[in-house]
Amino acid sequence: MTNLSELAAGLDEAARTATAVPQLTDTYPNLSVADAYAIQTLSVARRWARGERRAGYKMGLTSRAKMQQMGVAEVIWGRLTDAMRLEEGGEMSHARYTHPRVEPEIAYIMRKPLSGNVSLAEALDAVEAIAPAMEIIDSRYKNFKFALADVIADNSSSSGFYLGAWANPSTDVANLGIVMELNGRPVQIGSTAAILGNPIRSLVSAARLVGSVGESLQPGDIVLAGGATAAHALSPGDFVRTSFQNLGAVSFNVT
Ligand code: OOG
Ligand code: MG
Repeated sequence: MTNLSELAAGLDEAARTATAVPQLTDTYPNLSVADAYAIQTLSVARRWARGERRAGYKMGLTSRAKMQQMGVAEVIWGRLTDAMRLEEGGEMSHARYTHPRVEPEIAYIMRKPLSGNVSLAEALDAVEAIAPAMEIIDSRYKNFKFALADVIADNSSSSGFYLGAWANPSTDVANLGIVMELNGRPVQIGSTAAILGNPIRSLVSAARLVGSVGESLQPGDIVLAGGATAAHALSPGDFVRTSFQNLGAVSFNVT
């Protein structure tokens, strides 16, 4: 098989130039999940080499809505860099992405390291604060279509994120209503409970999954728990606002 670094470079370049590429599994139908994570690591290493800094991790496909929308039924994870962070209330430039979509999420920021098999209580104890969030996902594959190994290799479609105001880590986020509006029209209505029954379970999974490749959530890391509803496609001129029960709202404009 072509070497993994070449595949990683191809995906990194696709992201950098906002150009869609064919799925890796079209050419390598047996690409393993382990190789896919290795490609992800190599591809994100190119971002580190360009000066991007670690911002944390994202979890993906942690809700049934997302699994059904994407046709992949396994929890996945990816890396966040500081360059992916967008300013809440600000603008995102559609031209920098291939076919961006937005989804409502819950974000954690860590105060303690967390890795391996941990309990819900241990996970919660490692949290500094919780925030309402939106993630911009942008698959580098044509037509936003992929198999499990493809999306993992593509850093789980990570491309941007918005964070709202940080709330106390003791805030109960197990079942909070969410309304995502596009240009004032509700397009997704849901609950944080859609995220594995309670978003804290996503943090437990994050600790286990990054631990399985020898990494750890670190103090200061942001962890996105995964979309609570299906994602929505964005177009230039859109105004997106998502309100979260008890946590406030997050908004941005697409230019
Ligand atoms: C994969 C990433 C999934 C989530 O929150 O479920 C994800 C995708 O849908 O492109 O970010
Ligand atoms: Mg997401």
